[in-house]
Amino acid sequence: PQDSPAIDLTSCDREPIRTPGAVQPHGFLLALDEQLTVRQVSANLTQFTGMAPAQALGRPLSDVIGADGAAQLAPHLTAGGLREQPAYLTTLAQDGAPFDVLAHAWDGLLLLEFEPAGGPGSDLQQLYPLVGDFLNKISEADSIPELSRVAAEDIRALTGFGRVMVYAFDEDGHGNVLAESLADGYDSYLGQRFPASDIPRQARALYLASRVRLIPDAHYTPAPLVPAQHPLSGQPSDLSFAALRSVSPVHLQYMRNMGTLASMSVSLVVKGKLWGLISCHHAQPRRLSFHQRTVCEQLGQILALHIKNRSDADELQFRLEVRRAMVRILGGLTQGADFIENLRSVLPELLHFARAGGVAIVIGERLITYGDTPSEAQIQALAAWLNGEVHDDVFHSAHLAAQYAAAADYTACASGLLAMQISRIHPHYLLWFRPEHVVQIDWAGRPDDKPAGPFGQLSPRSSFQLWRETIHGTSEPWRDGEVELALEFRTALLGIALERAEQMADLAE
Ligand code: BLA
Repeated sequence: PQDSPAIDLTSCDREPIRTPGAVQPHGFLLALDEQLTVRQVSANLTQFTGMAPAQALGRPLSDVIGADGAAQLAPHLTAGGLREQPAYLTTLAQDGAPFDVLAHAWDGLLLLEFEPAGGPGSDLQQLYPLVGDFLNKISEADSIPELSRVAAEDIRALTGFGRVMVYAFDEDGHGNVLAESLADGYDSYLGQRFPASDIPRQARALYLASRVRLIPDAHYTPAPLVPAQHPLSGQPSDLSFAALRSVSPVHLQYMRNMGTLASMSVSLVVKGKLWGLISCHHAQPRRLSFHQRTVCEQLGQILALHIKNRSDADELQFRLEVRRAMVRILGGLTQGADFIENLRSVLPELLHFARAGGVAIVIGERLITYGDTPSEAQIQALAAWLNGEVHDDVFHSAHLAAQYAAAADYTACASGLLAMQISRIHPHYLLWFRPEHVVQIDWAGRPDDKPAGPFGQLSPRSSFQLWRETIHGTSEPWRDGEVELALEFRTALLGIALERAEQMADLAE
């Protein structure tokens, strides 16, 4: 008997999403060489034009879309005039039915995509005022969730999708839903977390370059490219930037499992990184015009810009406050003669500086504590561990027990530690303790529910029911700004200590 195949955890990362060999069938594709000869088509050309792929291949564009249409497009179709992102050229009537024509140059070919035009909400004159409205509203929002909420609402108004979410990636790649706008009958995912494995690495890389994607119908049958390979290179055809790019079947399964038959996502790029996505769902198939998608892409860019400004300003403000606290402490230290007694006099400020629950100063046998700390013996043992195992000027952990097992005995007051050696020679420390901060994570479905598919590949989870995870033993995280300022603080502190020592030596002479 055959063993069942082992689950391959990297199979998602290997989905060839740039080269699916097919397009989504709500439009058709023509790939031209520089002479505007048709070199590759999508097989559904027949449904739209009545012409079989074999009839079109090797023929001039005008033979496929008519002389008038070809004459309208030709001025735009120079490799120098097109970019890698699809541009709207015009709307052409083909046997009476209008098509939006998109074009981009990629991989030595000119790719033309034809999408049936029209439909509600695709008129530019209706779209412009919405953008103006959005700009006004978003300028008044003053937090990232609020900015996101404005964007979610306006994108839903603009697109008619049933659910629009803004979600942000954390440092582990998980997505957290910050804002949401819902039509009646759609369940909420607000505040929930989607595991990083929902969107594999190569997809994130692609979404950085190509910023909007529409899947009108998760039940579609892909229209294969004819010929299957790139007509010039013989390699798989790269559809990275094609609006009609057929998407991974794994992801289509994911959508169906979620009850989402149509989706659009817009990349939020902040400082060159994929910060998050605006994700739109609809329970029934749903199409959007190129213009609607473009407006959504622009709203996404505006939102990303506001997010960047807001987070820069927040970070600046935060650092300013920490710095102020630091300056107050340093001011207090230059008063009396005894350095340690001076530190004792600024204990409340020290606590405040690191948003800690307890502080300890360890000078050999001498120990000063303030606030909520472990016992003296525990602190001395911790200092000995730091002296033996840790060689950073400033050490920080938001999950101390993971590195130092004895800390499991006092997670309530000291799940987190910021430790600073305050002498260049002696194991003297300033320690800040942060209490346990129990975290509840509401996952949109168990993240480990990933059944093996028939070929051992990973497949999407089947349930998106809320699953709550509770994490103990960790503190609020230490922010980069806090750790950096702690290093600065240490330099200043050592400077003061040195000056004191010299003064003492002078007095002794
Ligand atoms: C892609 N997965 C995606 C995309 C989203 C999600 C938004 C991008 C698709 C698009 O832009 O249209 C997941 N959808 C979500 C998340 C939310 C949402 C997180 O609405 C939250 C609000 N997926 C799996 C597993 C695999 C997998 C196990 O669950 C791998 C085997 C793969 N997801 C997968 C692949 C893509 C994807 C391959 C790329 C699809 C493509 O662009 O071709």
